[in-house]
Amino acid sequence: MNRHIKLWSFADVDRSGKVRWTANELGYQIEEERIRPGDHKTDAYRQMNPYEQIPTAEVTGKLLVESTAICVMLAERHPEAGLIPQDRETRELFWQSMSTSSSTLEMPAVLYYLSRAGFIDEAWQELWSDSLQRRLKTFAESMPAAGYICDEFTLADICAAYSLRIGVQAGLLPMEGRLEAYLRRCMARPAAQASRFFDQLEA
Ligand SMILES: N[C@@H](CCC(=O)N[C@@H](CS)C(=O)NCC(=O)O)C(=O)O
Repeated sequence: MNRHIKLWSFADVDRSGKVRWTANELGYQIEEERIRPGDHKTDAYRQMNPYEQIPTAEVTGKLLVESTAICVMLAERHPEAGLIPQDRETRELFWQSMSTSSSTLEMPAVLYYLSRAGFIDEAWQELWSDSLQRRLKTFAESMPAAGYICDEFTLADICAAYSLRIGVQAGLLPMEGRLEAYLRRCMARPAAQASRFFDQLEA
């Protein structure tokens, strides 16, 4: 199968990073289309992504939206890569982790981070700081002492690493101990490096 993906993104660090890393794990050739913030609200972009959000992807002529869903769709096309575990017990842990990182943590973490950096209203920080910090800490403490969330590396690690990285960058999580060791295992992966997923964390 021809492994080619076209990816519309603002930058390395936005949610396109999850798709870029997944595509690199699967050996895809990535054609990147960078757009300027604001251009995601044009008619031309809205025709591809009616939600006016980054990322959008095109794979085998099909337009895909929603970063986590795009990652799942890619992983499902290549079950032999094991990015989605097969056995039921491991899948339960996998989907719980995917849901925690992509639903419970990701949006508030991004809003908190953008608010702290002065891009959006500072009220977001106050609204989220207590519950978000506690939930991020709980999630970070559940990271494995060795290996990955489902023992073997899966998509759950890519989605977890996205919310955890933002938590560290936003000053909500200290980069130390078990969390640091886990993130460094993720950072050592060639596909993560090719995706520049952690570059800002190292800067
Ligand atoms: N749930 C969506 C969220 C996408 C999202 O919020 N993307 C941001 C960039 S990371 C964006 O497009 N922001 C501009 C806007 O919402 O106007 C996904 O995962 O794809």
